[in-house]
Amino acid sequence: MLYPVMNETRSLIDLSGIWRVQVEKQNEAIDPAKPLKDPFLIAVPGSIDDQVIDETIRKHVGNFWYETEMMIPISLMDERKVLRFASVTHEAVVYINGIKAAHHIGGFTPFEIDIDSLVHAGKNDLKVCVSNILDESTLPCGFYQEKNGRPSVTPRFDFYNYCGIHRPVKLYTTKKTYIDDIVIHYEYHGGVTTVRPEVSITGNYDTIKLKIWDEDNQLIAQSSDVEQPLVISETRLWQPLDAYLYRLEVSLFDKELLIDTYTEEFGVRTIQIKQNKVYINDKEFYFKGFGKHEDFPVLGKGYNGAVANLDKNLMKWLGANSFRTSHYPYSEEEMRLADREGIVVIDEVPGVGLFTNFHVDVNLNNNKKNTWETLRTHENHHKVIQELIERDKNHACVVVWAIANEPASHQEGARAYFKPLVELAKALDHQKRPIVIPNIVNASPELDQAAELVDILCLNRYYGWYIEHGDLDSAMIGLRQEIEKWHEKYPDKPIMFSEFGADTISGLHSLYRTPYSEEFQIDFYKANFEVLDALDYVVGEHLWNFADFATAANIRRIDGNKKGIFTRDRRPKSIAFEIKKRWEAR
Ligand code: GCB
Repeated sequence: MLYPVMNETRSLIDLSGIWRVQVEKQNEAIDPAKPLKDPFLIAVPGSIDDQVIDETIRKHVGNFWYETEMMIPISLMDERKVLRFASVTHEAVVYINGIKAAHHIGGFTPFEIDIDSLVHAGKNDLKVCVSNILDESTLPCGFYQEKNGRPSVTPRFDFYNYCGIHRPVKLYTTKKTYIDDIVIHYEYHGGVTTVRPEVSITGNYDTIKLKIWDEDNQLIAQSSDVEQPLVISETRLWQPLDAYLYRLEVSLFDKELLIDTYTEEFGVRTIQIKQNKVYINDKEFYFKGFGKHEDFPVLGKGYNGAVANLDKNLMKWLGANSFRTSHYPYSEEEMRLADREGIVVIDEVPGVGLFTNFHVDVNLNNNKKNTWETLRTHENHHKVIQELIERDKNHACVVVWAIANEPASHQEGARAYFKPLVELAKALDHQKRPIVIPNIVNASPELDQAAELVDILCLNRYYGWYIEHGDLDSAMIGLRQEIEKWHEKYPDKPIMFSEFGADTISGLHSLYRTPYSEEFQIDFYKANFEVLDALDYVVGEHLWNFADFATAANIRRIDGNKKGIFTRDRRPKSIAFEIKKRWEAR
């Protein structure tokens, strides 16, 4: 799916701003054909949760109805008009002038609607019914129940279940003939890149022109035949932290008249895994970075360009070269920033909560049933993989796909569940990028059924925190023993620490370096680094987490998860300066 742009042939209208929202109460269905009766105001994009003061709104589980006027200029009436939602969390039903126009399940990927038959020039009523319900069929996966006569969702994951229209809503136009999608296939050998764009077009046209431009705006290859490859003879590669982006311009003509044009940026790079090492452009690559969240005060999970830009600058300041979009796809704008800056991304679907008898909230730990016999997520899992690859396939920054986080891969049925998903991702991705499933400690080398399917063994390990809490000496013995077992079992697979960290209260100091203090966080990482530095098959370290983040309240989460290297408002904890020293030297 193409990112919406304005250019010579396409118009773009941003519908961000203040929308009206109303909670749908039980037994009081809202009529999409009538104006909302009792709305409050919410900024789009943004989560609803932290924009309101009213606890009943924050605690509401079910539908929120959004409403706004969509103004259509007369000048656009002859164009094809498309309404595009970059993300609505978690489920959206869209109504235009009272008529149902779309239904989308999944809170982190875009969807779009051809709206020509539904709109007129001038004011049009746009309503979106947004649901925050999660259950055992959705991703992320939640535990749904009726509690005290009301619906209730307990997330099976460790981040706040923010809801709303989280990313921009845009209306764009094309002519009736238009470029629907572009897949940039390329092969790189000894400095020469052969580009074979696969262009999907709807409608009729006479000629097509394909051009490749470099960063100095020099035209370096062109063709009028989609079958004929374009050649970049002296390729400048996209390198980690030294990005170089070419632009592929595709234009359709009716005789001499330009009917549609679209320019897609792309970088040329190779990825390989050979004998437990990862290579980008034939150079060994070591992942230095973070598991992150889209999370910020007031915004919740709402997209904000300044926050995304600051995060990227903070990562660069520390010397990081990569991050994982834990635990869902991030905004398209963040992916574009990562392309531009050469930041390597492990791109993750919202495949989280796939372990029914484990949770950070002990109240949820009593379900003893086998996860794979309980969950009904398979269909949605297919869909999230498909939608993520459709959206992000051309990004140079995407080097690995993560198709789940910490599933119950030690329980019977895990292999049967994941094998077809791994095959699906490989089949859909034209670059055949490596696939990972970050592993939970319960899925030990003896029990795990998924490791065999993945290309890099990503381990989320909290030795010294959840295991041997505070006793770093014993913890590190256990960690080393476990890693060595993994290596013994899978000697050819690279191993990466995809999560490790300790909750740390910013400003809490301790002479005794006790857990939760800034000193303990430093000791914790030093101890872990010592173990992983001694193992040459370890290909990376992603600290958990880049910043403190909001979670549901429970006895282990006082005002959220505090494992950040930065506070939630992005102030450095003492560990930040240690990490900077380490990563700048590596
Ligand atoms: C994990 C999860 C992550 C949690 C983290 C923690 O293993 O993947 O979502 O936030 O542990 O802090 O407990």
